[in-house]
Amino acid sequence: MTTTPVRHTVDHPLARLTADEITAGRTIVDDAGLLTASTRFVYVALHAPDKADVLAFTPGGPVDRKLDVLLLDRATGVGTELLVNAIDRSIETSRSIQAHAEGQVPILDEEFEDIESYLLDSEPWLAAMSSRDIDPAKVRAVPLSAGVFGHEDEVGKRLVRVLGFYQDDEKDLPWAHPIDGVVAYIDLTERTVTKVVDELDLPVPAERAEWDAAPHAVPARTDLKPIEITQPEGPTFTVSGDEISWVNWKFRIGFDVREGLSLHQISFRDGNRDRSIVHRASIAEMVVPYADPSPVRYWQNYFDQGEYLFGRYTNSLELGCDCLGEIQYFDVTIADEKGNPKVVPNAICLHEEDYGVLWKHTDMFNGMTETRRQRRLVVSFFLTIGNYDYGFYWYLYLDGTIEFEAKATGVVFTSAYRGPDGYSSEMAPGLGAPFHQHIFAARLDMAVDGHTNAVDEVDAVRVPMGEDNPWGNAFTRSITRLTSEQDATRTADQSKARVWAIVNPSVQNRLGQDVAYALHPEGQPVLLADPGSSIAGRAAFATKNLWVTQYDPEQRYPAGSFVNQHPGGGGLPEYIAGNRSIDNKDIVLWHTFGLTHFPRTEDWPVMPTDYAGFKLKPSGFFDRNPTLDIPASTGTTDHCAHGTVNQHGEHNGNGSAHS
Ligand SMILES: [Cu+2]
Repeated sequence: MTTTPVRHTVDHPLARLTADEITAGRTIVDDAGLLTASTRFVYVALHAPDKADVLAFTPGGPVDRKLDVLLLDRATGVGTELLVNAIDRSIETSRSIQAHAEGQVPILDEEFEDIESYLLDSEPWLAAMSSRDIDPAKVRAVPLSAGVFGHEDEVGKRLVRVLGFYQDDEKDLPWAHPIDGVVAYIDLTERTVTKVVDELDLPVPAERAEWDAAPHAVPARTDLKPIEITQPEGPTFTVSGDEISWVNWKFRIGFDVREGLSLHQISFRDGNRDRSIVHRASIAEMVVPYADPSPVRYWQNYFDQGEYLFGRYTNSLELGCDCLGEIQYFDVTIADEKGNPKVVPNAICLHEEDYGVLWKHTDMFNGMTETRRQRRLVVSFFLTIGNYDYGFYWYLYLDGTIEFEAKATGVVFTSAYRGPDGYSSEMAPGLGAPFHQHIFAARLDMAVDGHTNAVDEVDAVRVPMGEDNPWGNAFTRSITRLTSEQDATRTADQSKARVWAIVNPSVQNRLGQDVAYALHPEGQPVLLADPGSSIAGRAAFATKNLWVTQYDPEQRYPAGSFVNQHPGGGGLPEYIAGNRSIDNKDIVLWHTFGLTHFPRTEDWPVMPTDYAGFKLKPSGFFDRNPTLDIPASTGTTDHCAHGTVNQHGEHNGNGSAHS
């Protein structure tokens, strides 16, 4: 079942942009004389309101509305950055982006669409296809961000690099047939192929990859019985505009094409207080670096946010497929490349899930026996970018845990298979899937019981045998305050059960301990590329699991504002250059996590979902287990009853006590 869509209005400084506001933004830009026939809107988003204004806002109060806008003049390749005031209908700031130093604005869909025609106009490309006996009309172009590798002839040019995939007929999946050994470089402004690197003659794998056709297809099994999730009294959450309340939780959702979904002002009701935990949480960058060093593929690294604005590719979700149960969908409204509003229906999914046992005990002495069930609120969206599909899932649990989980599925990127000494797995005869990583960076503007916080690194440590530890059994934990930005570039260490506790030194629990939430990393590898590589400079954020900065509203993106063809060093390395104090300040945590993917045969022809994420768990934040008020589940049998057991384990419980 699904409830009616929520109509969202501008009732809060953080309310998501409406279609009317996007239209107004376009009109303001047009009236200012900034639109020509070749101007395209790369990015239109709500300009983050001042934090002080957000915190001071009271319902019904005035809201300031500004739009961040990026334009690209396709005729010249010049990008323009604008701040548009939607209330007084003015352009507050406007400047041209210096692409050679700052990087290029992200790549448009429109720029991708014309690529195949450029290939068909390129003699060297046609020659490369001819030498392989490939009909060039059957080659699908996969244009990919170019990166920066110090090639003199590329400085200041707006480029992509293109790999070709053969598609025999409309149903054929081109990913099965990489035309490896050759790559075309494209100048998007000149609209031409500038270079073809044709280095290796590698056979094009022949076996097809549609999962519903030979040789992969199998009959659908008929023995799976339905699982139906019903909530006869409806969901527990309530939605008002972009604000969501569920049990003790309250937060707002935001969405833009760069970061996708964001969560704002996350708080947990404790007694009669709404206690703040996170001011703003988002996934602020991701990068997919590939390990293939060959002359035609060494450059493959995609920043799906900063280079591609992946939120444009958000899926419309289908009930019963993507989310199960009592669902609240939210449409999202984005701007198309002409600056007009475009609605993605059912883009964000909100629902509750049962999550097994929350806590349980059967006492051997007093006979108490209890089981209480955990549940979580899920807010999520999915997008498709090229061969991959990514899900972004935020979970809030009854016990105060916040979890983020990225889901990666779809089709792995392919190459020719070059043998066991290469940098790929063999997926099908002659077909390789290069090793790669999917690395994400969360930006967590923390607000643990207020806006001045500090970070402690907490490690498990072994205590040497000695006078105070004569039997050698002792172990303890070491707690190290990370006091400045450059002290706080840290790597996870699962061998030490390392966590980072975000502490409020001004607020104590009933035992006098500073209240805290702890970031629990998964501890998977950081960027595996050599520290001297181009990607290590451009994705410096990915070389550490933790960065902490003093809050600055201009510091939003781990790899910098303009990532496409940025030469490197942007984002976090710049943000921490001043080495500000982070001890008892308004701080932002940046957490890098992800997957290191050595593709398996089981990932072909379509990959079962893989996962990466992190948790934020209360650690001394509550005075005791905050879920003692969760009632025993309503059950129709004694299974879910609570009460006591006698010493023979027989149930004496009071079945009427559950409600
Ligand atoms: Cu992968």
